[in-house]
Amino acid sequence: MKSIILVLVSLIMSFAFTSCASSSAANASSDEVVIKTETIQCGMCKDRIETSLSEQKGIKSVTVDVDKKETTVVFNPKKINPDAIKKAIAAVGYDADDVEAESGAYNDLPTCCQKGGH
Ligand SMILES: [Cu+2]
Repeated sequence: MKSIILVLVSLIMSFAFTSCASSSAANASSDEVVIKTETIQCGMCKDRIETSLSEQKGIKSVTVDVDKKETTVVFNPKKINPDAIKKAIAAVGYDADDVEAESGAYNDLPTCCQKGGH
């Protein structure tokens, strides 16, 4: 009887430990940032940002909202930070918060994807 109780107690303890450990690990490895990307124009801009950012190390998901002109990025803070994410967006040719688009990349965009183009 004593051994059964011991087994039960150790089982409960191990469950409590694993669920606690996994939830704190999830919190530590995932962060979210919303970046203003005012210069995006259309679905092509959305695809361009989502595709190139998804290739960056540490980025888990990228969602561009064309109507709100915002880019939501879920990332691993141990591998990348919001500043690097903004630079990555700027490198594709779009303004990201206070980081201005790289002019070379911006000039390479189709006319319809440049500011004021439709
Ligand atoms: Cu576009």
